[in-house]
Amino acid sequence: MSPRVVALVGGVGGARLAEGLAAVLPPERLTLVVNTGDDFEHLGLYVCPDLDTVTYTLAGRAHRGQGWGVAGETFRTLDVVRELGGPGWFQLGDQDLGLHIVRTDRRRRGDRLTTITREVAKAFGVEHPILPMSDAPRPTRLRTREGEWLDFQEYLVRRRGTPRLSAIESTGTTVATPEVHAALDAADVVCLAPSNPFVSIEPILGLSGVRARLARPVVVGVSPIISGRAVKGPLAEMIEDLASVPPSARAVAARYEDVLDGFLVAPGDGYTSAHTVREADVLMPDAAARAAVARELLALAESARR
Ligand code: FO1
Repeated sequence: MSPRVVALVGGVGGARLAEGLAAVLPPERLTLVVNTGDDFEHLGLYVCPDLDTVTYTLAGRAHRGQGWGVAGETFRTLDVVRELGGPGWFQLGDQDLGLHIVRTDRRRRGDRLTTITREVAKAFGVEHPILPMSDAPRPTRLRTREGEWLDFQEYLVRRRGTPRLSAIESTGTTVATPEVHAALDAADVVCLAPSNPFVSIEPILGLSGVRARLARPVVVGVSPIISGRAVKGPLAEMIEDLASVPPSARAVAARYEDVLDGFLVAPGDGYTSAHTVREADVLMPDAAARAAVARELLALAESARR
């Protein structure tokens, strides 16, 4: 019998691991808990990039090369927004907009993000449960070295992740949903995706009751750093700026040291530690590689079981 697994996910690395785990575990054995720290309002619409990336990926609709958005997307609405002098820096595609419109409307009517996410996934044919970490917003903000506070998408997309940073904080709710608590209470294994620890995983771990619930299950993670470089995004610079250490798999594991039982790292990235470290190809460019990493991670959880 396979274990009951909860994966904490965010960003492109999170969606890749989610796809791998969903390929090797049935829906009743896997729950995906997704970061909502990237969510924001844009053009009056409520956009949830990490939830949508996971949903599109499991639905087979994701733009694979890009890592976010929908395959075969068009941007005719965005063209008009730009023509009218509106904010065109965040690329909302025509199909993607349909989801944001429905979600925004339903939230205004009082529906929970958990309910909306479940029904969107069902409509798109996704069977594995996808849970937002929170129903209420928990936006991440970052302070530049010049002392300016930026909203997350402003930093990552508009400023292309280039400002060097001096601080990060999560604002808004601290409440995880009852569904997240219940999934963690039932879990045998909790997987930390190869996501950015600062902006994807730690916002989840920081919600009330989450870290405490990781004391019982086996907790294993995958490194988002390979040979000192981030697989995607400005993570290497964030480790330097916010943790004041050189970027490495070990530097990421150090963020989770209080909960971690095992960490999967790229060949040559191994290190000596109290938790079990295993080397494997963790890049996950395609479906076969994603399933292979999921299998490695579950085997690591089995061997790291206390
Ligand atoms: N990332 C970009 O770099 N540029 C974009 O224009 C952009 C648009 C976008 C639209 C919808 C969506 O769900 C995600 C989008 N992303 C875009 C990705 C996203 O902002 C980040 O990758 C995640 O927040 C990181 O976890």
